[in-house]
Amino acid sequence: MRVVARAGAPAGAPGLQQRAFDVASIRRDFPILERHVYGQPLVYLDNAATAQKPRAVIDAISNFYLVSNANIHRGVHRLSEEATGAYEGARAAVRRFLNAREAREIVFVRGATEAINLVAQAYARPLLRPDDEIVVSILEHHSNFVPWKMAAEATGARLRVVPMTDAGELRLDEYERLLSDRTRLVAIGHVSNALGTVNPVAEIVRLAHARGVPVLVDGAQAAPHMRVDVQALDCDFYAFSGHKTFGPTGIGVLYGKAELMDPMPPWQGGGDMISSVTLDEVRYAALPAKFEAGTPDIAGAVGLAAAIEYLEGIDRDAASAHEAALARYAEKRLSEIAGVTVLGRAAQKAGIVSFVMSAAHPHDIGTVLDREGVAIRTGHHCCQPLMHRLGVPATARASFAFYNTFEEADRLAAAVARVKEMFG
Ligand code: C6P
Repeated sequence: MRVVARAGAPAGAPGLQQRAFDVASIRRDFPILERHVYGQPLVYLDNAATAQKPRAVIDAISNFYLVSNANIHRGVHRLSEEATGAYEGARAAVRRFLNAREAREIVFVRGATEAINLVAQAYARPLLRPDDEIVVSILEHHSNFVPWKMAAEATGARLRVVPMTDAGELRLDEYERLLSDRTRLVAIGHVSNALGTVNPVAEIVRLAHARGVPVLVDGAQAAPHMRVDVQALDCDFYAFSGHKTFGPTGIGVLYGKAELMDPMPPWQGGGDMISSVTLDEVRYAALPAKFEAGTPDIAGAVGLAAAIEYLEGIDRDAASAHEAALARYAEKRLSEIAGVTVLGRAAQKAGIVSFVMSAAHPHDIGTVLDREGVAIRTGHHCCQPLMHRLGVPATARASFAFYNTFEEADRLAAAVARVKEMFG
């Protein structure tokens, strides 16, 4: 097994011991990886779309429904207290996971998309005036582009777009040039879902803060795969999704500095987000309840907490190194196949490999690979401006998680070689 194995340092969660990073034993925690597809052992390389769930997550969700299911913050009965404890415990786990200063800086939302929309609606819209500017980058997922476009169109503000090099690295010189007295916010992805580029977000934040501009980081592809410390990054907002972080769908997180979120108005009204309501006046609850109107995804939060505890139990640096090593190995194997071009050659890359073939359209590649038991994503990956910049309509994308193996990367390469045979 070509894997970096080393004893883990003590985990962040109190009382949790990390185990040495061992892919074979980690795979046993993910029941779905034993599946066969079209008679072949499943090779799941679509982790950037959604990651598989360890048994601990599945058990935590079913246990919640089996034993403690109740609504939160409302009942005085025992089950409601247990459910409230589990939900607020999940918030504490996320605070630890991101190293946020306070639990009230953690807002539960549906996913990264909703987190970014919350900031666009409740922070940006009230602030933006005609000719103000929001800086985004050409690498952004539509979730970190469209909400800003909508906010700009509603207010007369403009988007400014940081370009990239042909290797897929952001042009920091251009970024600095784009920052101006008109800039109200910078919104940048931590890791590109389409190319895998790891952006220098700490530097991006530093440059923005030098001009007094706050920064939102879209961490949808980073939080699952690297250690994130929002205080060290000093970002103002950080968004991620539970389902890409080995947790369930329907739950995600917005981290925001309390000093920015305290003055923000709520963006949705309803139960649990008020302190008092009369016919004449509504007073809002304090953070984080102000941004969590209605019954939240309680079981989702419980599942996310279980995913975080699972991640705290493995050596995350070894896991990140393993994912990156798998992706670089896959790139090398794919590049050896005539007619395959790997897109995105940034020096800092996560476990994502995007490629095109002269012989076949990405959708054909995906279909052939599926029949070989290899699950990848094909298409524009919700990054159409980036596809235009690359001059392609779509790519084939293999995205790795720490439970993937070098043998699976070999199966990917063999399946792509088969595409080459079939399509000439
Ligand atoms: N990218 C992909 O296959 P949601 O859908 O809210 O969980 O995450 C949105 C999102 C935001 N930012 C980035 C960088 C992302 O990669 C994603 C989701 C998936 O690449 C599905 S389109």
